[in-house]
Amino acid sequence: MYRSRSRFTRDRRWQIAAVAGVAVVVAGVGLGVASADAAVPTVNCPQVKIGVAVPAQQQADVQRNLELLNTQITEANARLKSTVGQGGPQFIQNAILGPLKDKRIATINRIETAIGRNAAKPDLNAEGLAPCTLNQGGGASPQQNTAPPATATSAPAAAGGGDGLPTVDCPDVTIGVAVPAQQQADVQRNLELLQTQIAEANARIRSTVGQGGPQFIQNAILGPLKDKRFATINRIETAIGRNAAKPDLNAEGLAPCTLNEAGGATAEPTTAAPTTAAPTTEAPAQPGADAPAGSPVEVNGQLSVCGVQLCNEAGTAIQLRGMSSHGLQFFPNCVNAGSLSALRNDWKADFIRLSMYVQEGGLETDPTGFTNKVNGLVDQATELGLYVVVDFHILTPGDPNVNLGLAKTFFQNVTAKHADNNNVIYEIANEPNGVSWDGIKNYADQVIPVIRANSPDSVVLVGTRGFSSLGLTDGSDEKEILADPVDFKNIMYTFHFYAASHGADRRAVVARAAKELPLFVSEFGTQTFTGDGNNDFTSTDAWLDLLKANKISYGMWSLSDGRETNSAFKQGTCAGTNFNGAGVLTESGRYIRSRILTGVGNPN
Ligand code: IDC
Repeated sequence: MYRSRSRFTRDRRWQIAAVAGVAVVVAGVGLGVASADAAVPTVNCPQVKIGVAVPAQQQADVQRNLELLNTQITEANARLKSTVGQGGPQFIQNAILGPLKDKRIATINRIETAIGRNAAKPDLNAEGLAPCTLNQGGGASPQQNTAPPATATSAPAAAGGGDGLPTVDCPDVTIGVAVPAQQQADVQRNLELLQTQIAEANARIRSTVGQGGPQFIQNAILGPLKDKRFATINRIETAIGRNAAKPDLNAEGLAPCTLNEAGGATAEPTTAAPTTAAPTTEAPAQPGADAPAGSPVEVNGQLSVCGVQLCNEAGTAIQLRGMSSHGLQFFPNCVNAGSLSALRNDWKADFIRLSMYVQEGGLETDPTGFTNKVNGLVDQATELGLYVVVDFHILTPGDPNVNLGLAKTFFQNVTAKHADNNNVIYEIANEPNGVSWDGIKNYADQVIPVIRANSPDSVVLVGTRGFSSLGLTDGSDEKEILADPVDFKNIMYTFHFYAASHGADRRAVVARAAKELPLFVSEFGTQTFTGDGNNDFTSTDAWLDLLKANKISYGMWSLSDGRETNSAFKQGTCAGTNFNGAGVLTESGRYIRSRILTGVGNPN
């Protein structure tokens, strides 16, 4: 977050400089000619940081690609200049920023591949770092740092002379960022722990010689070692993140160790004291306490379930109002720093629900890529001080048990990354359907412990039978849940409605159920359950009034710019950079922005 704040300050300075420049020129040569140049925007691209040591053999290649990132920036700026006035409103996005992003992805990927030839292939977050924004006011673009990256020292030769037993060979965890003074001790402890883990694994190899089948070492030693390393590296990231920008140390890539079949001394990981960042004047922060002043997370802190209500850290019952994304795979450009900032600052929303479809081209097609995407978006929302609902969006098939394995891995990864966050809510199954409450509960009983292992205090949302209708769609109701509730703390049950399909009879059940069960409306629509057709704002008003009276949180489907009436943004909005104001919104978008802003009544 500090990084983005300073970027903002820098942008403002460029703008002011550019405006001042115009004023001088206007005074000197009169209106017209010179002002055009001052108004030409420039690109603003995030820094690509290589947080790992680069093997000597790959230094030149990596260096070349870093320099290429600057060439691409220069070329884009030249094109912005030479095409002033060309094309429609989307011209810059389609003809300049889009291709620039593609080039940057390819370049960053080449850097990863190069390093991966002689070391563990790092994840440099190409997806997150490729997109550039526009400095509307012009000015110099921030340049990519091309200082030669740190060289990897070659691993010490295996000492040999041992007992001939295999030893583990783990990649070095390099902390490429400065560690805040307050976190030095914690980071150091964790670095040492990495060594202890290796020593323990080697000891276990020695003490178990001859045990188990061919997979014994993998299953009983290397597997658990990987999990431990993953958690330790994550703890280092989290520690640094408490007082500085949270780094990505590539836990996924650096956790796995291989086997030195020939044995010998294991390459010792670096435990040299990490470099210290200039001390900040801020007191050591609580996790999440660095949320921007006045933001929902800064104001409310860690949530919990108190009776049937959602409570803030002070124990006061609150209602969160927000938006659900559409499928992240369907509208990849609609949830980003710009739209989240509009949600937070222009709509005064409290949360974003990240709808991670499992099927239909979602998570199952690229678990690593989509998990990284979700993790990145959680970080962006966190920087803004928004709460985030991480929605495991099952729909077809409707039995969540079908996706149990994927769910466990997904939540393990996301909670590991955000173990110390106080702003993440986990929704374990969007809309179970064609499955009994028993089946849903069975799934919940297996997934919730995975979440709680890393994130013991998080609020967890459990989908209900019949497309999260509390069972109503299947002719049942809330009583089946009351008879057999999910037996964990801080659980809420989801209820979804689509206002043009679901009316007074369902509202009566929700009013009744709300007295006995903690409910969370993680998704609703102003139209029919198809997500399309005319909006029914009269019914929606009645629903939202009921939710307000009972302090039930809600998120509207959806933060997208498609053709369906559920899309809050007008078509084409997500290709651009402006998400603020009513002008970019559809009828349902204007309605919900107004309801979120005021908590009450009527569109516009
Ligand atoms: C709809 C989308 C639509 C998509 C369909 C299937 O609006 O574009 O083709 O899903 O993926 C839900 C679901 C939600 C639905 C939404 C509207 O949670 O995924 O989105 N809806 O039909 N439950 C009730 C309605």
